Amino acid sequence: MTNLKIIQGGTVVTAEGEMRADVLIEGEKIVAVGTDLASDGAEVIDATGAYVMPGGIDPHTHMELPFMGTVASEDFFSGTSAAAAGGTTMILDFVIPAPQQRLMEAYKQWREWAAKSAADYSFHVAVTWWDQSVHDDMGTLTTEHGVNSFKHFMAYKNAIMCDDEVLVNSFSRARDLGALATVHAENGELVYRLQQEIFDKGITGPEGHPLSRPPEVEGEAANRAIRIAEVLGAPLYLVHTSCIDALEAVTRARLEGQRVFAEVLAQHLVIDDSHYRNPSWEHAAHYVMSPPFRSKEHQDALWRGLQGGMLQTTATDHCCFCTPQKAAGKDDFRKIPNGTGGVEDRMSVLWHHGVRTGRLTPSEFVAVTSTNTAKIFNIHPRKGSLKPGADADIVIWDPEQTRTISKETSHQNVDFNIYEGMEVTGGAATTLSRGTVVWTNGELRTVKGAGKHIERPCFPDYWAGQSKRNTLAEPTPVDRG
Ligand code: URQ
Ligand code: ZN
Ligand code: ZN
Repeated sequence: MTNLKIIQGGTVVTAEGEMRADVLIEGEKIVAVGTDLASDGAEVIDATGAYVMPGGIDPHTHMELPFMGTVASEDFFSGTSAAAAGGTTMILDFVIPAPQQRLMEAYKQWREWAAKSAADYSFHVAVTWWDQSVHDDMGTLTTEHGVNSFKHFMAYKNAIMCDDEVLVNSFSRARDLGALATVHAENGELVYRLQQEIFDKGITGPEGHPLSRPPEVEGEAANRAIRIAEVLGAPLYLVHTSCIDALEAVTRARLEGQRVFAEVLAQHLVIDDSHYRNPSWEHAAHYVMSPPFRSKEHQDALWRGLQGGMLQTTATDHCCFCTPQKAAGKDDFRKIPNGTGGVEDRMSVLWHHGVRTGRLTPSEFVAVTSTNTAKIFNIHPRKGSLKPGADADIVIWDPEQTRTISKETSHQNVDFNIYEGMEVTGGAATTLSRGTVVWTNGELRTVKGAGKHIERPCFPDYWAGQSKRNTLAEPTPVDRG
């Protein structure tokens, strides 16, 4: 065996449980997990006192996204490097075609941008308009490019917003392809009207942003998307579930047996809406993202949703805009580019506020930061596991590593950190991407272009069938003789 590494002395933690074991790696793959492994000639990586876990998977990022007249400041190399520093070894990013742009053309563009990635990546493709070419390109993307998820923005009117006609057409097509429809659930028409009303009242600062996107606006869209998916028998995934109103819609559907999955952002679990009233315009503007940060009762409910299994995945929606970019909305909050960072801090924030508080066990932490995403998007056990044959995407996790999160020590390419000053315990001591150490002892060793595009196969037929409404028996015509 060549290029052998053995991670020795640690406690292996997977979504299934934890045990004292070593991990043997050959090349890019895990070959064995256990004790007393034959490891002659292997490079030893000491994990004594640490946890050995599947690398984090972030199902929601936007590296170098062109959006609201500018381009997100984090690119695929710096973003995947920052992710590795935080223990995340794969991102799922988004191809977002302009309306009337062929999906295949946009997909090729994003593949070019992502080629610089330092770790593995995959793409959801957004459906932002509809005609026969969109229908056809969705087929090509699933059969030839390993895309098994299609995103729909119900917000962002006059830009990338989908109306119900697009949702119905696209959800149906995704269902028939064995692909997963995902949604950004905010009612874009209501947002547009509330933005106008608030601006006309003379509220032009960032404090206007959350006022134009109250929880009801997210709850309506979440419920509408869920009901459309239910009637069509299409599985559904809600991104960045941020409030009680949306969580209630998800919970009702799941308790009815509908195949609905939901994601929560690490930042929505621990940051509240008080930042929007900060005296500093710049500070407040850095928290402008959609859905907005909410008041504390929503965070408590989201934690309960995560603990109770109604929310299955955690993400960051990493979409960075520096202060000069945010300043585009200096006199009009509607023009502040929406987005915040966090790809480097997700795992530490969730360990500190989740595991150290007793909300999550270490195994549940692995499930919500890695394994559940791998299962939902059909790349498990290659990703999100430590099974022999899996890619050696591994994080050696130091549960006692304490740091204070700061822009100064962050590896993200943005001039602000939404967690600034937050002290967290628990962090990545060493991160491996397909068997190569990319982060250790506080030093990044990422290589531009070392990341691979990961194809995600569609789901078998039975998968969508479970979404059908039980009451929709096969309809038959009345025989009127
Ligand atoms: O809506 C999204 O997910 C993208 C455009 C990032 N921006 C944001 O505010 N969430
Ligand atoms: Zn979104
Ligand atoms: Zn997003």
